[in-house]
Amino acid sequence: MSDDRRLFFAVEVPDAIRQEIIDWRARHFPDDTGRPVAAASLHLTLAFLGEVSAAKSQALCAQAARIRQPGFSITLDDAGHWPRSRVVWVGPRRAERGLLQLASLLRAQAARSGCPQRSLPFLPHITLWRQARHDIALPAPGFLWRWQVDSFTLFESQFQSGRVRYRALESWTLSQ
Ligand code: 2AM
Repeated sequence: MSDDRRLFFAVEVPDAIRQEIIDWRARHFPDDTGRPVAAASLHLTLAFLGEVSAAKSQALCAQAARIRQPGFSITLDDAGHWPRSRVVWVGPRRAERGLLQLASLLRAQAARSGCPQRSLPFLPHITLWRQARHDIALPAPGFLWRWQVDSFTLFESQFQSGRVRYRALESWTLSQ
């Protein structure tokens, strides 16, 4: 049996902001918009690794542990709808350099370790709806949520009882 696991690096969203996002979603979108992402699953992906063997994930963790960079803040002040991937998201209008730097480092490490990365530019976002209807009316953002990021986390994506769950495996602190 394969020991491969579906993994990704992400930034966790603080509980209070998670709740505000969920409240905003409930106020502005009807229930039939699509498949809502559970509050506990909200995250901002830095690098998607795909199906990874235990040996490769150990190597990726060792590289992640060597990253030295200060923390940064994330400001969520934008919302969007990507009809092709059928995703509705919130995200930063302008990402801080630290966020872009961390994602680009993790994506480069992943690519060097044999996890192919999409050639698309990194567009930081937090998915709120999947399989979204094509005709949704996107509300004006009208929010500004900001927090200081001082760590990043490796998650496993598991499919259990018909649902996708994300399990935090290991976190690393950002510091010089
Ligand atoms: P999404 O929210 O835009 O769909 C776990 O699946 C996380 O990894 C999700 O945040 C998802 O982004 C992202 N993800 C899934 N498949 C991906 C891929 N092939 N390339 C980049 N990110 C991916």
